[in-house]
Amino acid sequence: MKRILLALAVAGLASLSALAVSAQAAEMDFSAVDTDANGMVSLEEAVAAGWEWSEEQFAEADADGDGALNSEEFAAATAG
Ligand SMILES: [Ca+2]
Ligand SMILES: [Ca+2]
Repeated sequence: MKRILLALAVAGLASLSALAVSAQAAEMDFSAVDTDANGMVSLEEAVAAGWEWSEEQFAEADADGDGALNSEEFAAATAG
């Protein structure tokens, strides 16, 4: 019984933090985050815009691995 409750608590926390990240990201608009308007969002720009992303999270969103998010990667990262 305790074990089930613990599993539920852990699952609840995980979904809460996922919701927090997507709610935070949903408020972001690509052109607003891309402060130097070079068409790419760097980790620095993302952090400046209030994203609490680690380098690992950013690297995961950076699908083509060029070190910045283009609009497609940004949309994928901020979708749901
Ligand atoms: Ca930029
Ligand atoms: Ca990229």
